[in-house]
Amino acid sequence: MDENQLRRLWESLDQFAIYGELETVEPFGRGHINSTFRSRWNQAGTRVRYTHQRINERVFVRPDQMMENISRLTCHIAEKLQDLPDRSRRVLSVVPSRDGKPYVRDSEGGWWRTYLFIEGAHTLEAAASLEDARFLGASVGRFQQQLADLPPPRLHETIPDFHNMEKRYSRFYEAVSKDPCGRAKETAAEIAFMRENEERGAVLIRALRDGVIPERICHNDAKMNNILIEDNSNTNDTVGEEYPVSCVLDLDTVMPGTSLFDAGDLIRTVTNRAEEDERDLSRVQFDPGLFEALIGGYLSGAPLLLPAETALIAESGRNITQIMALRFLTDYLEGDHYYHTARPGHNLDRCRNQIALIKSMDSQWQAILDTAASLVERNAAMPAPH
Ligand code: ADP
Ligand code: GN1
Ligand code: MG
Repeated sequence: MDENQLRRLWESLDQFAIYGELETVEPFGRGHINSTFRSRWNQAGTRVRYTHQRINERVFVRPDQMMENISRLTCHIAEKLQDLPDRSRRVLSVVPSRDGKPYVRDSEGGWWRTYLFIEGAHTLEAAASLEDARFLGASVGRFQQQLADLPPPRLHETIPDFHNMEKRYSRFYEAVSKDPCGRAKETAAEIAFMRENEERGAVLIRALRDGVIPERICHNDAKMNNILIEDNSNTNDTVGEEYPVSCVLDLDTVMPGTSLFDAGDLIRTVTNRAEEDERDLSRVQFDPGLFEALIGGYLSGAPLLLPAETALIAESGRNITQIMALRFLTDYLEGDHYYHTARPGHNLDRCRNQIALIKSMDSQWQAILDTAASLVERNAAMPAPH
């Protein structure tokens, strides 16, 4: 698979507006959807690297619209950062094709895009400290704030109904009843958990649809490892002009949604020190200290949220964890066609992990609500940098 993709990338690279001599290309990254590669070029003696991604067309059926979104939003953020000399480290830079498009097509019709590689930065798979958690929250909050005034037109919905729990449930029930791989029996406990939580899971999507919470541009995949952090940054200082450098990656699903989709994905990934596919479920624990730091950071960077939104912050973490558990289970039942998997049962492991996280949240639910409420109160009392 990778060999074939690599060959197609090699053959297409000269279509990108990149100057210099190509030295190396290698597979890179560990996302669940696209395939990522990194190349190194010699530009008159200076080594420069780029990332290249093959867009997964089964998931993103209109890559042209997706890249139009990404070009618009990265330019918008870059304009806001124009006085900062290191702005190309704080927002992704799309490298166009030689004919000015934000993508190229390979010999078999595949879609590829290129970004400048941001050197000297890393992503986290598990939050190590309270400072990390606060910093990650502030980075995503700021990202929402930077996009709050993106001029019209409305961004394309790159995946319609992406976080629509009701539609996700319809597909899940179809998978359960068709059971094409005969996996429903062994997942009876997980299926039962999903059934029990169906009603509560619809809370966010109903609030959005009914206009109880506003539509906002959000990332929609704001998990921890989509935030690049400068290696030597001091994550203690999260506000003000000189905030440490971070860059929000994986912009494919940036589109209209609710701020709570991102708050929820942050809570899902940052408050739990175990990775998403950890099989030792005793390690999957909601950490209230990380939650407090994360949401404190998020609120300090985010646009001013309405009371109806802040009232649902705690719920958003449970909700996005639930939708991931549901999606992993559905993919397992359907035969593992959507997410990249590295071992048999990988999607089921991920589903069980997410359910364990929900149970851990539930065991501390009142404390989570109290913490969220006091953070919201504290943030409202602060002279905001909004
Ligand atoms: P996926 O859709 O596969 O998750 P991402 O866009 O998140 O792809 O990229 C995968 C990984 O590659 C990231 O977690 C990050 O470590 C690295 N990465 C991606 N783009 C860049 C970049 N422009 N500069 C540096 N590292 C990058
Ligand atoms: C996928 O591409 P990646 O790995 O960042 C998925 C997200 C899930 C995530 C779970 C387009 O994100 O929705 O939250 O896996 N992206 C898409 O880790 O489905
Ligand atoms: Mg990613």
